[in-house]
Amino acid sequence: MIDRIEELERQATAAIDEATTTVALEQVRVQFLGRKAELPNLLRSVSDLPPQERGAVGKRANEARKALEAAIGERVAGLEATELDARLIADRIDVTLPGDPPQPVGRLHVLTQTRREIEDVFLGLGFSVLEGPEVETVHYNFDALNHAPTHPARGRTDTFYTGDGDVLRTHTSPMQIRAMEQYPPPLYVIIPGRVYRRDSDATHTPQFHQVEGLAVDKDITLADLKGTLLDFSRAIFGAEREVRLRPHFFPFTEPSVEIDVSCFNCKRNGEPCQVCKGTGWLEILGAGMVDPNVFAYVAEHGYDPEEIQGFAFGMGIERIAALKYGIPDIRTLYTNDVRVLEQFG
Ligand code: 2U9
Repeated sequence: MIDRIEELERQATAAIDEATTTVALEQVRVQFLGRKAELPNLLRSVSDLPPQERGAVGKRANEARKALEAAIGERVAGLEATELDARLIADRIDVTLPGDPPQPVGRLHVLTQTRREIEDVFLGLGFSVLEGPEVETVHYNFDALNHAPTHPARGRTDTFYTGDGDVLRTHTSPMQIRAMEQYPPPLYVIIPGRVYRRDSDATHTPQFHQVEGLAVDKDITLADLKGTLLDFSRAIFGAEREVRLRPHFFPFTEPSVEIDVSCFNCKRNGEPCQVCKGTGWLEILGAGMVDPNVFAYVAEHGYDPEEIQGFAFGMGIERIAALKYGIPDIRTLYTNDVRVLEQFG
């Protein structure tokens, strides 16, 4: 009987050593230690043996069962670790692979791209970028910018007033007054941001975006203004561009000019140019030398109009984007139709 137990133990030990998977090992366990297997049956029938044999056979069979259980347990742990390693290697996911199906990559809104392009040009010229509040006082939005009390822009038909008598700023110019109050000259700043006017058609929306610039220093002239805006025009519309200045009127600048850039589309294909309507010029912005009356409002902050001069300019980001990308109706920039948005960038 003992011999048989030892033979079973040998067989089982060999089978355990040979098993290479946890599944195979489970089969070995059932074969040698399962309910119908020989060794457990032998253990169960020990009581049928002659009393003098029971002790030795029972002890040996129990030892064999325990040894086999321990060997199987050990081998299972080893195989599980090996199988886990193999699975981890086989199932490794490369999270840098594109999604399935690959999703189109988004892009910045064309107005954001255009604003950043404009900012980059002026940062390169030594200007700083500032931002300011969209709800403004009448003082900063109109009075300090030399708008007469009767100026039409102050009317409720042109401008949005809040219940408190403040305004949704009609330009970013108020922030330039705030900048002069805060920083002494020399000052070179541009101020991008949202502005609001009662206006709505294909080339005007009640809310739009401006970038205004202000340069204040000793001995600033209109030539500095022209050189700066020529550089800007070439960076945005192409290295071949020229600019021309036409006289105009703005309350905050004297003299004031409108600036045209030479058309970047003309003579591309010999047909009459649709972009400039055959004039060869595109109006891109307004500008001028800061009116001494405006400096008078900030004279106590070091802006003595007898000592310093400045130029200022303002442009609509929508207009620059519409010209550059040929967008016929700027309202489409706000309706979030992806067919429009994905055309740019
Ligand atoms: C200060 C002094 C002067 C800002 C200027 C313009 C000319 C101008 C328009 C262009 C198209 C507004 O977006 S638009 O409708 N702007 O023509 N803006 S000079 O002049 C300033 C600003 C601040 C203290």
